[in-house]
Amino acid sequence: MSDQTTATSDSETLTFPPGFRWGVATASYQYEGDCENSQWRAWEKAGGIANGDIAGIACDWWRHAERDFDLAQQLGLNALRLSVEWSRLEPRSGEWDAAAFARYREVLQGLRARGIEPMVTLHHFSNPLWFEEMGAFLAPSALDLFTRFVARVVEELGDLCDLWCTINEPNVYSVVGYLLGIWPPGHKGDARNTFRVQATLARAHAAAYRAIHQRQPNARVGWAQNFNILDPATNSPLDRLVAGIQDAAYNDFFPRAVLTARAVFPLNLFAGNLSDVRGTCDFLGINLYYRERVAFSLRHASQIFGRRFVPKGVPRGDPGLNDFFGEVYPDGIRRVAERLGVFGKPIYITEHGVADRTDRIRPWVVEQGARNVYAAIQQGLDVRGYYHWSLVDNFEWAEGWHSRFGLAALDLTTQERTLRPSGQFYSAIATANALTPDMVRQFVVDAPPSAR
Ligand code: IFM
Repeated sequence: MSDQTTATSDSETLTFPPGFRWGVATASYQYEGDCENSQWRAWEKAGGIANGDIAGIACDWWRHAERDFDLAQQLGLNALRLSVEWSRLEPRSGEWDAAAFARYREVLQGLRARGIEPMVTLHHFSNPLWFEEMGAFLAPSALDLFTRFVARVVEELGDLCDLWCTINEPNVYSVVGYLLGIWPPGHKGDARNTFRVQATLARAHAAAYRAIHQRQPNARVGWAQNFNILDPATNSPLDRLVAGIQDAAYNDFFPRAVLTARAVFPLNLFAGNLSDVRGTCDFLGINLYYRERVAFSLRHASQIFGRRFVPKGVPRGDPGLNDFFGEVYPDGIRRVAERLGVFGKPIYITEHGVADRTDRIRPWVVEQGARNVYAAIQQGLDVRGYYHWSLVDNFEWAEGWHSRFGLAALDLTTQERTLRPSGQFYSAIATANALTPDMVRQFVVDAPPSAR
């Protein structure tokens, strides 16, 4: 049996604070289509995606995002997280695309006209090719170039958005691209550069924070941190030690840099001076999907002597996904929110969801997500919003179109959307600003047996 708990009682109606944000999270490369100048497009052409998939026109947002904004409005959502595509806005270094800025103005106006508040992410894994070719965040001029881009975006779009997410999942970007090597730039086992990239991203975040506030003093600026709950396999001191070290390296580097301007050993050897990073956030974004267990193992020196695994019988997404799609673990939302309470800042759950083509466990994930958010709020934590990943099936990076995260299914041939039951359920919660026992009875028919 899983030890996942229901954070609240099943027979109670959970009513959320007035104005709570119910949203969905999206990203440019995964939704817009035809991002020809991104390093991900080059990675696709080089055969880097499962089954040779390509993003293609993706969810066709560059032409028709408004179709999905209508859907979000019909679902009763009042928030949507999207990213702007650097490779479109600055296709060559220092050259800005006026038509692309105009399209993003239309997109943001379209959201506002529907009563949906945008949260704009400035970097969501995708780089312009010219930036990638110069070494991306390892290039000496990376900070200046990223800050120049951010400043330009705020000058062009700042009247339509004041809620900014600087960087999406800096730990995922650096680990998957520089340690696992399955995302661009495809470095394998490059621990030194993994941490250097993450440290540069921390400085890039801080520089972006300042550039935004200079232009928009009332802006709310944060970043979205991916948290992978890493619990020790047993209570033994060695399992706890290696789980703690892996947690510090993966989950904690960025938050600690923002809170204290320090990195723990051995990350401090690569991180350089972090003094500018301290205090640079107005909110914290939590992206939470999975849990893994960590056991001490002499055979896993490259993973700091910690062997990670997912126990049998716990809730999982679709079969056949890469190993880092771990135990689906909504309780992590409350645990991470508690952990970040020390910042005293507003919290947004900037992503939570599951790859589940048949909607087998997504209703349960939606339910448990809401319960955990509610429990965190009841504990006095300032959780202001929840953005489900994602509105419709989207291009899932190295997994391509195999994994399906949408509240609505996407037919790639016709671009037709079909709302899944979990989408109806999420809509009921957002519309009522509450989770009721009736909704649970109606929609959560097939909770994973191991989780009840
Ligand atoms: O699709 C991704 C997203 O780009 C970043 N966070 C995790 C999602 C699901 O894997």
